[in-house]
Amino acid sequence: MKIDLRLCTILVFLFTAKTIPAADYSAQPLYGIFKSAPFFFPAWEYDTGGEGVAYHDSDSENQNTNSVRISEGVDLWDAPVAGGGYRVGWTRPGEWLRYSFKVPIQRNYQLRFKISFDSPENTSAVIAYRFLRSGHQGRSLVTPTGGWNLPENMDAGVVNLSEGHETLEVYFESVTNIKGECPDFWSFELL
Ligand SMILES: [Ca+2]
Ligand SMILES: [Ca+2]
Repeated sequence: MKIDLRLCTILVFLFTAKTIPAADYSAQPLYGIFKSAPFFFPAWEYDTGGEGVAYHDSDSENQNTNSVRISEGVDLWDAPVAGGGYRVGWTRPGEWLRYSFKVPIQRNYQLRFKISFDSPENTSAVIAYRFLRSGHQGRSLVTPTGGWNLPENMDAGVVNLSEGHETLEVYFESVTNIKGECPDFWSFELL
């Protein structure tokens, strides 16, 4: 199935004083393998290390009906487009995920998220990111994509990363719909 990859309309703000949980981070990537940028990174392949280290989920229950990472609180859902696999769903404000990888050479990298967001109230959400080592951070305003199964790419910013290991933290900051449902997170890329 060919996927509509048009970019979401977003606004990228200068990061303000919003606090993202800090950590002296020592977790490992899934399977112990550091992907090397540039790459495509499925959202469900967040780091190992568990609640409070590799992720924070608002409850320990796993909504996943599949068989992957079922002992963890992150809520996974089938991803019927974009090559299959799983997305992170049931996201709530305050939840976050971390992804460790390798930067082979220092240069500017485009950070791109793939998200879907269905909001009959036509509201919006804010997703923030932070690179734990370099400190680069930003926030994006996300508008509805037309459905939970209609993901779109969203350019979140350009960051200059230096050679070595780095960790990206993705933070679901806020949403304005009454149910508190943040966007589904499918994947990200560093290009
Ligand atoms: Ca959960
Ligand atoms: Ca959740």
